[in-house]
Order: sequence, then structure tokens, then C-alpha cells
Amino acid sequence: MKQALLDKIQRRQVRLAVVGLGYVGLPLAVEFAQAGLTVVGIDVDASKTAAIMRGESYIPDIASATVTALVRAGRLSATTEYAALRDCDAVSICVPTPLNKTRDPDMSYVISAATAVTAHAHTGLLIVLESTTYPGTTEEVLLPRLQAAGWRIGQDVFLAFSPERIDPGNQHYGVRNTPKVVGGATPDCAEVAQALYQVAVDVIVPVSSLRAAEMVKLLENTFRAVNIGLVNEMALMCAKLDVNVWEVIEAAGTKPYGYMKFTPGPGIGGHCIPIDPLYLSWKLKSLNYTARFIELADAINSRMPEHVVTLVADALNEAGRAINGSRLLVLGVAYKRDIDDVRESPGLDVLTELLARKASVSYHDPHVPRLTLNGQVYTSQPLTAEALAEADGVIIITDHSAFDWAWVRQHARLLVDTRNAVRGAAPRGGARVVRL
Ligand code: SAJ
Repeated sequence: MKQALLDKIQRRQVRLAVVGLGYVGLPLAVEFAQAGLTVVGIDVDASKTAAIMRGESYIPDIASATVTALVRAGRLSATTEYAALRDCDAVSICVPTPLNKTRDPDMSYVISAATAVTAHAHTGLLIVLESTTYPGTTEEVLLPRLQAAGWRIGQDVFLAFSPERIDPGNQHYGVRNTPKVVGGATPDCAEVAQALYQVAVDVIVPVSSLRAAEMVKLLENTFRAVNIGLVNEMALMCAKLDVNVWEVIEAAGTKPYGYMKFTPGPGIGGHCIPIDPLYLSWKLKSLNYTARFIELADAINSRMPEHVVTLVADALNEAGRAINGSRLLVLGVAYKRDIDDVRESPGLDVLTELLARKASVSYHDPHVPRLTLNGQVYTSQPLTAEALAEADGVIIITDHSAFDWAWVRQHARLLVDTRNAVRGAAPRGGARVVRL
């Protein structure tokens, strides 16, 4: 069975299914199709599969022309039917792993995909989970379902984990040139999974087990969350010491070794950094271990929006104003620069709190034309000199490259800058600037 699959991979005749056609699954499907495989995307969202069949891409990093060419060449197709698995030799599962309301892992997407893949599994099928999740997921969620259906792992079917490393908007790193970690349930599982990914990825990084592969991704993103938490706490400490944290960070950044620059901000957003480490701490809790760095970083990072609101309140107070009744303009609501994604964005927390304190709040974000916040729809207001001058406070949450910060500083009266976007000397008559 293993040799038959390896031969198919060698001859580029292996047919691959990708379950979950989001910002991870679609680029993966496209890369394999461009490498010459026949790829079928499976997604529960018919609008996604229909768009792909029309040759349209809904992922900014993938051009529609690329999808059109691959669909026309018969290399790429998409369906909502898991039955397509019957004609596939391998399947990569790239479904979301969010948090639920109590900030615990929401495994429902992985479980429904595992159940559907098991229902359509056949002899010789290679199953790879790519979704970021806690160590133990592949052997606790996928493996038992396959075994209960009578499949012998490493003999009838093959099972592996390979963390996704897609960085949306990254112009330099894509699927092919980002090394891919792969761990298998058995040595034969690892061998076939590594052979498959070699088709689309230049560098494969074999690891010894499923858990090791799951843990690599969590280390990568916990590393970021903890270091961002550290630098956010540095910002709080520098404020107490009346030191400019941005100056300190710039100067520390001149150390040519043994240091990696992170910058404070209004909090952390996105679908990875605020969430992935909590999958790890949740799992460790079940093993009676407290992941203190993760919990502390989360405590600091998730309180940064509150700190920003305090900065706004103190700055207005200096001008004899309260937040209540003040006209406030927020610049940028996306979770990071130059993207349109607002998931877990700290900007939403800041907006919510300012509204709760009865400010009249508007926002401008060139990448986010409209926003639904607590059931209310807001639209991005035109950014004019008048709007800046009228605002009692302008709050910089996301430092998109599109902003002309000198112009903003010239027309605003009060600027609360959470990204050190506005640098350099104050122009005559420019805004009072309060920094994080
Ligand atoms: N942030 C800071 N200070 C920093 C860096 C980030 O406050 O020094 C904030 C950002 O504003 C954002 C959040 O943290 O709100 C997350 O930022 P991020 O730069 O980590 O970007 P993400 O969430 O898009 O993370 C992705 C991840 N990629 C994958 O999971 C495959 C992460 O592993 C990458 O390292 C990161 O992109 C990247 O380097 O761009």
C-alpha cells in the first residue's frame, strides 16, 4: 500500500483533496495543482466552491487568473461533497480551530471533518491534519475514528500532522518556500506524508511524532504572543518610569545578536497569536499543569485595549474633557497593518469601550469599509482635514501604510498613538501627541 502511494506521488498521479478552502486551504490546493497534481477542494460553503469553479479567488494572496487557469486545465476543482474523497489518494484538512465563548478550544470543525473523512475513507488513503491545535489532537480525534471504522493506521490508511505556516499578505513567503514540518502516526505514515508535501514544498522538516509536529506550531506562535506580552508590559513600565518605550525598543534593536524586536500595541488580534497559545495552555490544564507564560501574556495582551482607553481618558482630561460626549475618531480597525481582517482585533475592543463610555465614535480604515460591532453596522468615514480637526481625540489603532501621518498630525488636535506611527518633531500648531 505504502509503495503504491509513493509510486503515485513519484509519478505525480496522486489525487489530493483539500478540506477547508480558506486562507490556508486554497493556497495549498493551488500550490499542489500548479505542481501538476489533480486537486479537489472540499468545503461546506457552497459560495466558495462555486467561486472556484467560476475561476474566481476570494483570497487576496491568490489571483483569480491563477484559479481560472487551473480549473480550465482540469487540475483544480471544488465541491461540497465529501464523496469526492473516494477518487482521492490523499486529503489535507485545513479547517478553523477557533475559541468558543469561554475561550476554550472549539474543536467542532476538526471533529466534523474527521467524521466526514472517516466516512469516505478507503484503502490506501493518506490523511493529514494541518489545522493548528493542541498536541494530541490527531491521535485523540482522528485516529480513534479511523480505527473504529476498521482502518489499520500505517497499513490500510496513513495519518500525519503538518502545521500550516501561511502568513496572509506576506509577499515573500508562500507555500513553496516556507519549510513544512511533518510528523506521522507511524514511520510509514511519515514517509508517505513527507513524500506528498515534497511535491509542493521545497524544504520538508521531518519530526518524530504527531505531537511533536503539533507542538512546533504552538511554540512558534506562543513565542510571539509571549514576546508581544513582554514588550507590552515594557510599555506599561516605561510609562511609570516616564521613559519613551519606542526609543528604548529602537535602541535595543541595534543589538546585532541575541535580541529580536517586538513592538507594543493596542493588543493582539488575528486568528493565530491570541488563540493558538490558549490551545496549549488548555491542554496542559487537563494534565494539571499551569502554562504560566501563556496565561500571563494573555492577561497583559488582552488588557491593552483597556490601557488605550485610559490613555484617551487621561489625554482628554488634560483638556478638561470627559470621554462622555467627546467626538473621537479611530484610525485603523484591522488587526494588523495593511490587511482587511478584523478578527479578534483590539480595535474592536477599544471602539466598544469608548461607545460604552458614551463618546461619539467614528472610524476610518481604508481596508475595512464597514464593520459590525455588537449587532450595529458602522461604516468607515471619509478621512478629511475637517474630520480630524473636529475630533476631540484621534486614536491610531492600526498603522496602515496608506495613512499620511504628517498630514494627520497637522490637522488633528489630540492624537493618541498606539503604534508609534507619528514620529519626529512636532510641526508648528500640530496635534498634541500621547503615545503608548
Ligand atoms: N503585534 C504586536 N507587536 C508585534 C507583533 C505583532 O502588537 O511586535 C500584534 C499585531 O498587531 C497583531 C498581532 O500581534 O494584532 C499578531 O500579529 P502577527 O505579526 O503575529 O501576525 P499574524 O497574526 O498574522 O501571525 C501570522 C502567523 N503566521 C502563521 O501562523 C502561519 C505568525 O506565526 C507569523 O509569525 C506572523 O503571521 C508574521 O510573522 O507575520
